[in-house]
Amino acid sequence: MHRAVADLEPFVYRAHYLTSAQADQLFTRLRTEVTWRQQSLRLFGRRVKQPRLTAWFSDPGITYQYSGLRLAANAWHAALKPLRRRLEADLGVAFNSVLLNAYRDGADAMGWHADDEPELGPHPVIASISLGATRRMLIRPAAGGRSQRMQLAHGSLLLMQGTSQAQWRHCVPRTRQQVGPRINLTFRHIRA
Ligand SMILES: O=C(O)CCC(=O)C(=O)O
Repeated sequence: MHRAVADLEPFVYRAHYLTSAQADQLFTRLRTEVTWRQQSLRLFGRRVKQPRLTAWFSDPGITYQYSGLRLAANAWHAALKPLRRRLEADLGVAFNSVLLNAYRDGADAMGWHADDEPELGPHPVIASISLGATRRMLIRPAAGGRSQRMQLAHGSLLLMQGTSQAQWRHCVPRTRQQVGPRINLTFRHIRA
């Protein structure tokens, strides 16, 4: 591993990346204009519905496979294009795709995992934007150890980089608290 990768802070949180007006507008547009799907996964030989809704946008020819799903290229929603360009300029990274997850309430969740598919490369930079209800993300070292929590608020950016996927796992657990809907966007660079 390059020393530079090891030296990068794996998870960098910025609370007010979007203004609340920008975040409100994007949240409303994505909720109402995106075609959301509840995908099924094959888990231990059974088909299980994901406990959340998803959508995917990418440049032509860019597909993504994870958890047995194959997401075909799908032209970018207009509301996402300025955010993509801003993230690329701020972070110096070219993103060619974005995965959207919608959590309808506290029963929707994302299990422990790493975004470590080969097409993301060994040390991907993933820009994660949160909109809507604040939800807790847990991170823990892949080798075992205590988990740490982060609250991902409306309009925030969580940058995952360096060893964040190779040496860490993350999840968004269910909560019994009354929480409203949330949308998360993870901008990614998929190797064609
Ligand atoms: O909803 C979130 O903040 C987490 C999303 C995530 O873990 C992923 O897309 O891989």
